[in-house]
Amino acid sequence: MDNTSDFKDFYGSLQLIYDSALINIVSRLNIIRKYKTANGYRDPIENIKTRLKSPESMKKKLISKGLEPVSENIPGNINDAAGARVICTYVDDVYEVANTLAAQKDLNVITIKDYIKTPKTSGYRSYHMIIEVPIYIGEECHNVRAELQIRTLSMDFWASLEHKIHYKHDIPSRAIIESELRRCADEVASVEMNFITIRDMINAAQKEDER
Ligand code: 0O2
Repeated sequence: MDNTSDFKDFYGSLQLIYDSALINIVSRLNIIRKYKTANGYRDPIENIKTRLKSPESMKKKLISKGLEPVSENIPGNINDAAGARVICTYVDDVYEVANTLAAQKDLNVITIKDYIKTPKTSGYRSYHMIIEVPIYIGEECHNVRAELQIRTLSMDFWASLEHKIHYKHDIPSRAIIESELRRCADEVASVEMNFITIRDMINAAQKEDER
């Protein structure tokens, strides 16, 4: 397990830069939420979690890319040292949040992987963005990259469950578990579309009542 001093020892001055990038990104997301609720709309975000990739996991990633496992090799080679997971209520909220962020002029979208439109073979669904934000530390401006994973509550629940089998080796029932997870992923996707239909029906009924 990594502790605070392991992070400091490994990341050095990069820790402040990545932590600041995450503060910046969370602030942008919170402004989106405030703007929505201030205008009488529903908050599309349930919660936001951030993390700096653990030194252990970062070292493995650097080695897998043929790089020496030192923090100097992170900028320019690894985009997910800083990561934020944004949990939305409905699938269409995921796209609304992603598009609102992408429209911000001082935020650069580097890549998008839409695993909602095209799920992974495991059944994994989520919307991934690598973004770059300008961060001033003292007088110096750093363009810092971070990974955003935007997904619904149900997608997040599925991913947490599926993540548990990544670290388990020699499970005799692996094939059955994987196939059950794929089936659940399909069912969740279908139920989530029904949620949107029901939500829209409720909204329409409410509007009718208010007339
Ligand atoms: P951790 O510990 O969660 O950070 P890249 O990062 O670009 O080198 P890749 O696989 O091309 O690698 O990136 P991608 O597809 O955007 O996925 C990155 C992250 O998405 C993973 O981070 C996981 O958090 C999550 N993810 C991707 N596929 C799956 C999946 O099948 N199941 C689950 N539960 N999560 C997934 P890390 O770095 O692997 O791990």
